[in-house]
Amino acid sequence: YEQQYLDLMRRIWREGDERRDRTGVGTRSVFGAMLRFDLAGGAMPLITTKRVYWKTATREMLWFLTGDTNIRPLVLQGVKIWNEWPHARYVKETGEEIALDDFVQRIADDEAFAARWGDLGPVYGKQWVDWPTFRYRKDGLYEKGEGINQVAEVVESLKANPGSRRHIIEGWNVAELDSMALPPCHKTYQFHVADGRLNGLLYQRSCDVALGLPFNLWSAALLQRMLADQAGLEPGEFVWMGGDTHLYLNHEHLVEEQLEREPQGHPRLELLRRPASIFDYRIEDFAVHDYTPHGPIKAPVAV
Ligand code: THF
Repeated sequence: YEQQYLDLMRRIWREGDERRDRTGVGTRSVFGAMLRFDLAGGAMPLITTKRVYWKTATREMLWFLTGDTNIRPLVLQGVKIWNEWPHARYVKETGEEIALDDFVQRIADDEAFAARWGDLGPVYGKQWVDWPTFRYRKDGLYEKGEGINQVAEVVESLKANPGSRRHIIEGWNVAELDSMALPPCHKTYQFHVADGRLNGLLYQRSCDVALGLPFNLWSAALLQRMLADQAGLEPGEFVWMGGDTHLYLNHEHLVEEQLEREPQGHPRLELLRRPASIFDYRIEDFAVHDYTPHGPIKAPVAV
């Protein structure tokens, strides 16, 4: 089951097209890839050939569901995965060569500073729970309408109309891409009900297979589990599809080390509580069993 991930990694490293990317680091890349995982019985696509910080990824997912786009709540929980982008923007816009750690400390200590510099723009959380709408008026101007909570609507549609082919959560708000620190990578989620089971599909336009994908697989399967829990369905299949699916050239040591390792066991996720809504889960509600991974492998993130 994890072998699919390792096979993808090996194939990209051996056969991928080498190209310069936006970050300047350089990648090897294939276009179009698919992985499938059965989540029956609580199984999760949690990679075991290196330690994956699933609590970090879970905190990120819970943060998306709050609709927040400022990194401060993550920083205050010790989650570092979004720090590089606001830091890079700060250095670029102010010219001040502040170290990443000092910048992050200021985000934690100074609420006003965080409000000014910690925001990523209208990224995932905003689009998921408050997609902006505008109504056309007779005088030709647009008037701001109510935001759309796509996540709440999917919970409702799963219950009211399970057979629908429109259970979709979309992050790609074309009009707002320019305002985002980074346009969404995991951009489209679709859900599907068959035989009382909830299937899910994630389409990811761009994928950092070494650092990002283990997080993205966990997070998408987690969202699927929470939706299933809320809609009274059993977890079904999870399908991942990638567009530009790549390995960064400076991840060579990780690729070589990880491909030497054997997958270890079958981790499962237990949801300990069913809160009143999808927006009320807390980190304590998740327990992972049978996770005995190999050690972590550190690698730099390309910004
Ligand atoms: N940009 C790039 N280049 N790669 C990505 O994976 C990525 N993301 C998000 C947005 N842009 C991206 C950010 N998500 C890590 C994990 C996820 C990230 C960013 C960074 C990371 O560094 N993980 C390390 C350490 C984890 C930790 O310290 O908690 C790891 O070993 O997994 C993908 O959506």
